[in-house]
Amino acid sequence: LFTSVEMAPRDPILGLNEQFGADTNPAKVNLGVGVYFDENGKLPLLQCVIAAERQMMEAPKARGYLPIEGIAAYDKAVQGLVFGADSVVVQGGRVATVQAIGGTGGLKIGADFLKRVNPGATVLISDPSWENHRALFTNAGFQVGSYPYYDAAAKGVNFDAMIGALRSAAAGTVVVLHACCHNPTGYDITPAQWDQVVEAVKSRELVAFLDMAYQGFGDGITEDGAAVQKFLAAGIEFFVSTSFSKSFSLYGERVGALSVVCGSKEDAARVLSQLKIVIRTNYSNPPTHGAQVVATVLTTPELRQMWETELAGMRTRIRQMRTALVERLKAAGVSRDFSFIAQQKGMFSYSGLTKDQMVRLRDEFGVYGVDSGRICVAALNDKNLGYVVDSIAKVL
Ligand code: PLP
Ligand code: TYF
Repeated sequence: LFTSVEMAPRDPILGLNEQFGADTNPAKVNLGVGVYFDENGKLPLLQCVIAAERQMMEAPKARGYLPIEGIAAYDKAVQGLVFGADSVVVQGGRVATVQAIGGTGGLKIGADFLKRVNPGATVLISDPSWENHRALFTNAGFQVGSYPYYDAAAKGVNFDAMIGALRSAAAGTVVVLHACCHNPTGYDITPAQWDQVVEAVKSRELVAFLDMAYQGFGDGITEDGAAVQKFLAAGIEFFVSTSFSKSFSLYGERVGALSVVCGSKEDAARVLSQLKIVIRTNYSNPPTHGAQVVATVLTTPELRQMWETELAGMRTRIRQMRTALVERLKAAGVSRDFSFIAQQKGMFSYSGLTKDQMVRLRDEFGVYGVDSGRICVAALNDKNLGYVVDSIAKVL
């Protein structure tokens, strides 16, 4: 049965992680995988999470099956965070939200549901995009194409090409958009450009699928959610996947959600019933712990405040590392202008380094980034920055 099974390629990023683990260089630095590390290079366990878990332990609960759509208070809290508790769509019961197994789970539930309602649609992802977008929508049965995004020469987004592609897409085309903190480039589009994207989606009758994996890592929780508000204001139906992996540093708990904004309360009820079928036939119902932690934090005012402060701390530290990287490269005598790194948003930076340079960084210095030139600036700290800067200076 299995003799003809082919060896599947490793996930390029997670594979790099394994390679990093096996590297014996004591100076090694992992700028590969998208994980936030604190100033000591440690994966943080947020105080708000510890406090919520303590609170949960004080009144321990038996672990029955959750409803298929997850913890009700969690789904409600997600809606509040993503759309605003007072928003017309939430108040009107027009959003179908389900708890999901990470942001990936939210994308997958959405993809499977879309395949039922619009089986012939093409899916467009940004070029480049998170590695998993293409595979995930392909596995859901879609033809996956891309829209232009990154402009290496301009060190930014080729917005004219992007909007051109959206304007010429067929009605019904699913457009996957990074709501903020674009992975892998770090380049987001401007508010005015979002207006044009929303207009194109609406007028061409496209289906927007916003992937929100880094809310709070760019400019702030509200600021990073601005694109969602623009879609709401346009009065159209759209999808949002949410991940709390980064914003709560709860990677392994797999906490995420999918929200589908519908035209009416009745539509939302029917959509929810279909999302539940997708979930039931995949994994029956979601796990309890992580979502309960997030729901507790989001709905307990003191914990919520604690989370917002801690999230702001992560965001601020990333920005400081961006600025410090630019300054230190300059101070190290690197003539190339890297100031764009300080303008990028979120955890990642397309550094502009070539594949050869990335391979040299890895092989000669133990500095691990992705071959595309992507580095995770959220893994830099005062202790490893000097070494990373020297290594980059040497490969340049
Ligand atoms: N979408 C993007 C753009 C991501 O970078 C990630 C990162 O992991 C995900 C989705 C998946 O998030 P999760 O780990 O919560 O499944
Ligand atoms: O892009 C990243 O590094 C993160 C983590 O299959 C990740 O989003 C990478 C690959 C993958 C799952 C998560």
